[in-house]
Amino acid sequence: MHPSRDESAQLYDRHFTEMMRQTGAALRACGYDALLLHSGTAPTLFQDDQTYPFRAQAAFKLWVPLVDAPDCFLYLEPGAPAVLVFHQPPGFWNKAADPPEEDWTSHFELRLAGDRAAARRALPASLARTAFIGEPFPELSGFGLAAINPARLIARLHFARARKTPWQIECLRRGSRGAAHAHLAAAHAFRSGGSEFAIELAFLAACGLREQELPYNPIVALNENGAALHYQMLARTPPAGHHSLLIDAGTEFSGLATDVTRTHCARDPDFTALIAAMDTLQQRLCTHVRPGLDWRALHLLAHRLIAELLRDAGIIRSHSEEALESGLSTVFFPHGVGHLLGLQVHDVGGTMLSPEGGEIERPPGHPHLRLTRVLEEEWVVTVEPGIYFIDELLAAARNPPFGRHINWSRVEALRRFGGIRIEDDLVVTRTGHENLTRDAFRAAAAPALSAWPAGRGSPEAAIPTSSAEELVSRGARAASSGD
Ligand SMILES: [Mn+2]
Repeated sequence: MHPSRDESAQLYDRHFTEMMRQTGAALRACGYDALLLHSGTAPTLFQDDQTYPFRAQAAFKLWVPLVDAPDCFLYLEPGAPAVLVFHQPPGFWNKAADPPEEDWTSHFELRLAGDRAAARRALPASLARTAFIGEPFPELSGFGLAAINPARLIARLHFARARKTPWQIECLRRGSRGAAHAHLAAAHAFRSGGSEFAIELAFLAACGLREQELPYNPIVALNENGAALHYQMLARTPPAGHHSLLIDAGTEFSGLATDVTRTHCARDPDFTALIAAMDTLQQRLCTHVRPGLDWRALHLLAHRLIAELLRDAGIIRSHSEEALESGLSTVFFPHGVGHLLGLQVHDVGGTMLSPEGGEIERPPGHPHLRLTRVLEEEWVVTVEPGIYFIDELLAAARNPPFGRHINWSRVEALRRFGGIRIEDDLVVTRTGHENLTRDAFRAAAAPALSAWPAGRGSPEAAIPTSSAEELVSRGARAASSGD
């Protein structure tokens, strides 16, 4: 149909067709004929004429890589032309955005609207069999819609979002390259003695994005600040000494989020060795990622391996299984081993049982795990084990039953480093996975300051397996051969 279209446009063509097929099936199952999506608005501050940064909502970004255009509508009816109502407000205070002209626009009838009344007129006269998804706004009650944010339809669409199309995966590949490049720049700013703020500026400059265009506010934590899991302070002055940097920062490409964490050490050989051990552990976890893997098993395996690492490093005195059973490993690793990634950094549907809803329970004692489903081909997940020295959790652990299993002088010596997290983004392939993050770091120029040892990160490399890992592997193989 479009012989001259380049590869990326062809990927988008297939993406559009597949989204229309999926959406059509979901609409039929819920008794609607069409879907109306709104990109969203930038909310106004209280008693002010300023707005918060605009972020396009995910259900809208699923269809079009249009992330900076508030108040746009998509009308999607299987078998009928798709309509994009593009908001172009009149007035001389702002420069109105130009209507998009990229290849993807050929799938839509483009209509311009200066306000919501005009937008309504640009839509079909009757919306009596159309469901709306988006943040409701006052004029919406006059649109004559069948339903606003119907839960059953949203559940079906969320469940399906785990699987990415080849176009989305290509966007993530490109986003990953930007993230790797920006992480190298941030590491350089750390080695140069920069403040948290300066390190973030280096990251932004290198990936060419403003903060509101990132999928989440970066976590840039020097020294003990790495122990705050979602640290957001961005100190403007450098600390007295640079011990460590934990940076969790991702890019967005055409609406798809990457989520990448690296930990660096200034010079301490002990903590450097601990980072290297965590890197090996993370790569070992990655080798298990393939269709059929029960994510809960990977999470529990992460706890066993982390308990082994803590014991080998002289931080705890318990055996691996004992530390997992008692909950001791959660003192040092309190979050989940990873999550679905896509249009949102913590993508939706991670614990859904079926397209109709329902919930796959988290393992008891692990309330923060965001993914409990069994992996399928073309899903995208993060793998992000970590250990932290968190005052609040350590204070509670001084009491029985944990107190005597922790080497407190060792903990005291390591507290100034905050913590370690290593996070990559992986696409599940038919036989295993593609590690978008490691591939991107390898492709980026590898400067001398690189903290990523050459040769690491190859899933094909011979990595010793323990009996616990063997169990996870076998489970995954059995499940994947079952379908
Ligand atoms: Mn993450």
